Amino acid sequence: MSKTIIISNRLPVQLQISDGGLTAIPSVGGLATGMKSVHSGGESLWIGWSGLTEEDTPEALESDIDKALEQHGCAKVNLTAKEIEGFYFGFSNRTIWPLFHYFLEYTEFELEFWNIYKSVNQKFADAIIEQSNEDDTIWVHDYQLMLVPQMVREKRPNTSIGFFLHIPFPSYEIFRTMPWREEVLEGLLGSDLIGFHTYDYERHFLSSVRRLLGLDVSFNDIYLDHRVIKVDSFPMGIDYKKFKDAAMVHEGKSKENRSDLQIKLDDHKASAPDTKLILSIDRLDYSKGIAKRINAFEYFLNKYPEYKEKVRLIILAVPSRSNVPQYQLLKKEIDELVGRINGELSTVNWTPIWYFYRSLPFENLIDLYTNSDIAWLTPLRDGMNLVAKEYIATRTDKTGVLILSEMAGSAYEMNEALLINPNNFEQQADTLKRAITMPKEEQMARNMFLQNRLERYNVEVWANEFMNALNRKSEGDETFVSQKMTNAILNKISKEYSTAKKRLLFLDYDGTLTGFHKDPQKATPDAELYTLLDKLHNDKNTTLFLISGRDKQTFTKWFLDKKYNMIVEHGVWISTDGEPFKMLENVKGEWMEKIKPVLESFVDRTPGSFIEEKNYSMAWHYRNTDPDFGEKRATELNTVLTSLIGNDGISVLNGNKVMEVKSSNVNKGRASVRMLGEDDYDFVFAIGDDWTDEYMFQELPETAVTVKVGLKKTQARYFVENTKRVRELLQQFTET
Ligand code: GDG
Repeated sequence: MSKTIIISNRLPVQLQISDGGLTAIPSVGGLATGMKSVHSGGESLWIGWSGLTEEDTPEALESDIDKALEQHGCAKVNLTAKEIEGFYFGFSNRTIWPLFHYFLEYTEFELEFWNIYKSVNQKFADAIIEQSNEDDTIWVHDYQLMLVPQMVREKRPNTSIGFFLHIPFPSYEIFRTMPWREEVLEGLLGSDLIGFHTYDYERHFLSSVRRLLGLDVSFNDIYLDHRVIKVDSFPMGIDYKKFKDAAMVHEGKSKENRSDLQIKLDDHKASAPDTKLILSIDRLDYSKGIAKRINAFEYFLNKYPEYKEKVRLIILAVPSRSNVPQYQLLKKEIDELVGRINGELSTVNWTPIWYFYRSLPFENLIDLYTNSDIAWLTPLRDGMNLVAKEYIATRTDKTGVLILSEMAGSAYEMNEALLINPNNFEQQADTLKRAITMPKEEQMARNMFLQNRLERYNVEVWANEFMNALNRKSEGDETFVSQKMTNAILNKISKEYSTAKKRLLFLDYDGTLTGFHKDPQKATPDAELYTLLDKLHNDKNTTLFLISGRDKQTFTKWFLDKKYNMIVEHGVWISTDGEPFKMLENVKGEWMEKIKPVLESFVDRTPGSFIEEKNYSMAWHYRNTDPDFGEKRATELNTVLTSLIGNDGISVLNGNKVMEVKSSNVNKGRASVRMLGEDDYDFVFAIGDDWTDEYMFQELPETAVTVKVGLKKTQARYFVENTKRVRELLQQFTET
């Protein structure tokens, strides 16, 4: 039976070794909960690091550990202390984490870290391959494992692989500074589906893919060789019920069952009933903006001194990555800031900041959420921020105000919160005042919307939506109307080819018989291609046409000697049997003088673009421009040209990174149908990659074998993946 394999850096189980014995406790984190529906029964396996380095694992316990993990549906990847240092504390947390959170100044580009990151990713990929079958579904999580999808794909070309990034994907301008940027993108592109928290991260990723790898992207599909990779946003939710239920239990607790922390909070409330509690909870991480928040709090107290002794800020900073120097410095900075502000502003009755540097049990987390009037979360960058969602879920009476940074992914879904820019102290001081004075009715109205949304789109829904999208993807892509040319189909067609008495073949050149080149003049035919075309052409039962948008001079140079039949400029010119080109269509070219200056002005304003002048048409190529800019200019040019040409019998063709202006009555469809009428053919074949080839696919009779090169929407009956496959196909024709 096929299974789901989940892979993350850490397993959702914590191992504890004490007195030589072993306990495995399932962790209660958001991801572990969210994956419950996916990670259930014997149909799934979770692979990750156990949290113990090889050095810390007593050999005698090895098999006990494996057994204990197995009971929780987990399997471990063994890592040494050196690997953890280079892979986790190094590349993951000193390169990727700061870079992806826009902290360029903290980003270290160390070759040593990168090499260890690669080898540890390979270890994870090997573990997956060892423990999975071809028909399993694989879901890889987060920035520590970005190379894993491609590493698995190499060994398992047909397995369904999903990847989810829990942190932001930065803009291209930031991402491109990384020395190993292409490798990281290629690693991710081993997936079938790549998920992000927000549309912005998705957009940034697609932009880097286009600019750095030059791949075609259409909406949220990336075209890579014979594969289409889907990119989408899935904003992660929380286990809403768990937080809501915990808050209800908390409310109903008798005095003697309350936690020590709750008792202290009760005492505090009794002694200062008007004091508002403002809460912030984060891992101690520079991306969370804790130091700035403390400074902004001081600013607020100075701007609105009437709130001194009337508010208290509770900071829960959970220790994190304390091996990384930047985190040690931040800890020191926060300790000092809290010390200074409390020292300067405290009174006998009041300490402005309560600061906890520790991780608290879940029960205490609920104590804090339910007792705080305001949650104030000010990350400078945050992939999502689940604390914001958890606070709202625990507000059973719907009161409470959430102040949330715009820089958190959750801000996109939490519009009813008070959204702030964490760098704007003035705005934050005013927002704090607004939160403190906000009428209860307004608080409740805002939270009602937030709660409904969070309850609906909870973490289980999130996980299921991702898995459903991945399954849909592997079941076949609905965007293709044509059928893949499988070996079985090819064999059948080859048989028809071999028994046919009169065959007619139309072969497009660029992107079909040969790949694209930055300079079209350099996309010259190679020896293998000539041999192949010779074989086809020399068969007396076959009429072969090269049919192209190219100019006649170039094809004369490349193919006239060979006596292949040729149709160029989309059907303006024809040459048969080695004769010089003559006109196939009666076209006029006076319009060209008018259009040329327009195209020239676009060339001047679009670096990398150029004009190709043919006898009766003109093409503006933008393959070598910045992809986004090129598309934008192409749209602009289309509008300009369409308004200029009016009803002059001229039309604009939007090809693959090229816009061509030409006479309307000329196209490959019309030309191919004319050739078809010249004799009684019993096998007709047309193949091409471009939009301009669609004319042939449309106009040739239904009995014709029409083939699109590449995975784009098409009117052709079949598709093949790339030019290599085109040549294999033609080769098979010659052999039958
Ligand atoms: C990364 C991304 C993204 C916190 N303190 C305690 C405690 N917590 C729990 C919270 C919450 C979780 O930790 C923190 O989650 P966040 O989402 O806020 O932040 P990161 O840890 O940075 O997570 C982030 C997330 O991945 C998911 O994709 O949202 O943007 O950076 O669940 O409740 N739990 C307990 N004691 C504590 O003291 N028990």
